[in-house]
Amino acid sequence: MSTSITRRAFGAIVASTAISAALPLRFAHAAEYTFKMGTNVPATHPLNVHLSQAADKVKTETNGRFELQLFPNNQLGADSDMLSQLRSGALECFLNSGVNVLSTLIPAAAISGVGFAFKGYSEVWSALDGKLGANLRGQINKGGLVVMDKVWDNGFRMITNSSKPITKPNDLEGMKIRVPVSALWLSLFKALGAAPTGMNFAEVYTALQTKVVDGQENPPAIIAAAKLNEVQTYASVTNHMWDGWWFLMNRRAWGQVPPDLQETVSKIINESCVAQRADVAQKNIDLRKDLAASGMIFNEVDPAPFRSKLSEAGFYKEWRGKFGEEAWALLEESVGKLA
Ligand code: X2X
Repeated sequence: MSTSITRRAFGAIVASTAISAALPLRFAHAAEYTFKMGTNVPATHPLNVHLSQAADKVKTETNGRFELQLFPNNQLGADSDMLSQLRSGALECFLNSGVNVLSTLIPAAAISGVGFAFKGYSEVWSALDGKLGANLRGQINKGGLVVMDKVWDNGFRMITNSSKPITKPNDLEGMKIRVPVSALWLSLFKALGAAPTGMNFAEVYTALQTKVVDGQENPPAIIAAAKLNEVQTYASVTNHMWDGWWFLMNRRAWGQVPPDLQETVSKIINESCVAQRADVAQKNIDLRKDLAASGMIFNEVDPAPFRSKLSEAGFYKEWRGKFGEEAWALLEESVGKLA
């Protein structure tokens, strides 16, 4: 008898503990604002690692009122899909390069992708944390989207393929190369003599594997995270373009968030971005060694003949006309005269 009472009493204690433990947890998890974030690179890429840390911080510092949920690696669809979802409000946050599909909506955002414009990170951050960045964010706002102040680092891009090292512009002649879905990117590689195809990143691994294209161009952190070294042999360090992701938001969704919460969330996101930049710059150096160890053959490239080829093809003149004198002057303030 005493055993059965004890057992019943024990059961009651377990039940009440379970209820009291479960209730506050359940309510703590019911955020007032839940924003999904979509990205186009694998979860291991520093972009996602730092976004995920930002999400944890946001949850803690807003006492669970605001929740950021990360969907990396095109889980919600390719870039083109995520941009549509962002505009309709089905997706609240989307990380995209101004030179990538965002430029199909806001052509002015692509100016950071002008070929061989930035010679190093100091020029990149002086431009994009400075007047050029402010100008671009203004254009993105005019296009109907909210954008956070700091741009997340992707890095300086290099060309990979499986047939030969690229050392001079002629090596690109007729090469089928994947570029993002972007007029500037297509124009850049056409001017260099290649045969570029615009394609979302979601399709790149398969396109390389099945030889729909011969090559692609991205920094080491992406090549490693997406395992492109499994389907590419040569990596030619052209540094033809610096690239980064803007943290974009749906205007209606963000507008419903009270200003004090907006401030906390923005501050955490922008601080995480600064940490992400340091991490990416270091990884883009360190991962070269890992990729080389896995069999990729790297070669350094003198950018001068590539820049000359672009000048001769009228690339700079054409894009200066498209972006306009004001934006072009802001770019040149940080990088010097472009041919
Ligand atoms: O699509 C690409 O190549 C990527 C992942 O680098 C960009 O977002 C521009």
